[in-house]
Amino acid sequence: MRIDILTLFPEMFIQTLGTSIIGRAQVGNLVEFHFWNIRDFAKDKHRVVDDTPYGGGAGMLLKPDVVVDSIEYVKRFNQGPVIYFTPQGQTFNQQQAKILSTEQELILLCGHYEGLDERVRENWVDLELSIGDYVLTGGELPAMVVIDAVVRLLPGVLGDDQSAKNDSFYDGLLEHPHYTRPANFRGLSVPDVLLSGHHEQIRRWRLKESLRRTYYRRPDLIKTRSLTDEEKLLLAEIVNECSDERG
Ligand code: 4FL
Repeated sequence: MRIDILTLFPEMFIQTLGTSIIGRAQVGNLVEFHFWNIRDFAKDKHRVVDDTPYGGGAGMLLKPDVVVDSIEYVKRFNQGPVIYFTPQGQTFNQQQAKILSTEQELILLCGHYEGLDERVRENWVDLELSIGDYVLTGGELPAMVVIDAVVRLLPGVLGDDQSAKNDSFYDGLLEHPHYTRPANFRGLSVPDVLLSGHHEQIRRWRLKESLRRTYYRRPDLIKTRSLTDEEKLLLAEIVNECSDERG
């Protein structure tokens, strides 16, 4: 996958994307990043990239001529969709990450100031994404969040045992609790079933605890997900159990 990133702060990305799994994906040529400083497309000797809004008021906007020149320049090398990060966009989620991971190329546009001239948004942006209902200082962190979520889904990026397929084993549910050695840590024990070696009982326990977590913490996820007969049975047990056991 080729990802071109248009930003006023390319230096923000280098450390983050060079580290750990995404860094390894770059070294293994599974993904390549190309950074473009929007300021390099400024027209004047002071390299101004922003201007005041028509109609008055606080805040600055990115100048449309500068941003569009930067987009058009990058489109010579990258024919993928132009994605702009804004709290007004569709909320990014795992489903969106899976869809984007099937693209060969992406162009990510990171805004600053109050945002983008509406004409740029309407005519040069293909997709607007939000990573949640809060205001940041710019689109760089959202871009890195989306890159991380998308690149880890590319074939070969994760090892076999951390494979993204494991994410979808209990797709749409929260993770069950995890434990590692020692079995007794400061007097705190590990659930017996996990030490039992009974693979079927362990599978069932994990599924049930995933359902319990999801039921108490994210009931919205249970409502939108269809349940298997086994899951319905386990959920009925959970609802019957006293709620001081909630995960
Ligand atoms: C973008 C916040 C996407 C959440 C300020 C500029 C933002 C954001 N998701 N805040 N861009």
